[in-house]
Amino acid sequence: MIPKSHPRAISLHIREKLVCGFRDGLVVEEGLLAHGRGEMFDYLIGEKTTKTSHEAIRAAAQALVQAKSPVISVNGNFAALCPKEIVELSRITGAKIEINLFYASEKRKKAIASTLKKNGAGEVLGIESKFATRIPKLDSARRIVDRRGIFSADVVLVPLEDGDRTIALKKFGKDVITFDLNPMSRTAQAADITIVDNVIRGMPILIDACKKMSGKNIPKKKFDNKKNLEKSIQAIKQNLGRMSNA
Ligand code: PTJ
Repeated sequence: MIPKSHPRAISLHIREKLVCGFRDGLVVEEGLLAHGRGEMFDYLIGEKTTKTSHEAIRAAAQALVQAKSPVISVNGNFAALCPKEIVELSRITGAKIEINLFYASEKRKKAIASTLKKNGAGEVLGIESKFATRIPKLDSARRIVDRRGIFSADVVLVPLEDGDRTIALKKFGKDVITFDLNPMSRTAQAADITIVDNVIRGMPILIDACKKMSGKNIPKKKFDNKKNLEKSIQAIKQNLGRMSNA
């Protein structure tokens, strides 16, 4: 339906993934709105992986490959946009996959798990109530986590967050990596490593970086998330400046 020649074809195709995810019961209505919020920031960063985001991806890859118990936290939007990439990243880094939803529902968890399994996932955590436990200092449904997963992880990848959980995970001693197109969001500001990029573009780059780093004992470089975020905000400012001078 979307002509290849359409100037916004890529963006429209990404939107279709979300709409299909919604129809298949993976994505919640609010997830469609969250995607629109992301699209707006993607436009502002120039719809490309910036040099600054590449730096964050390198730091994230190193944290993931060097982690003892990494976990990839999956919500509805992430599952609809990147099911294959989630499985691939888990395979390369040994990270567990855990479903953790803000708008929690058993039906949606099952639909997400089934999509991940269709894409090659082995075990998917966050589904069996006998392993459920709580993250302290968090009131949303996201406080319920899997004892074998997020609860005992050292590094957690939490893309497309809504903010409260990143702060709670930090207080609970976890290293948090996130993908967030909005460099000013609470999640972006609270995480240890924020990749200001669309998960659609950033995940394959993150996978590649993990492949290159795995098995190598590369000394850890200090990563300054605040500085990296400032550079992303500067990039937005420059883009706006360029547009307003045109
Ligand atoms: O599936 P659930 O129930 O866990 O719900 C998930 C949503 C996404 C609905 C929930 O976490 C939510 O409401 O999120 P927010 O508060 O809208 O935050 C989502 C953040 O992700 C915003 O800062 C968006 O800019 C950003 N974002 C949206 N789409 C993308 C994105 N970041 C990277 N890649 C995207 N494709």
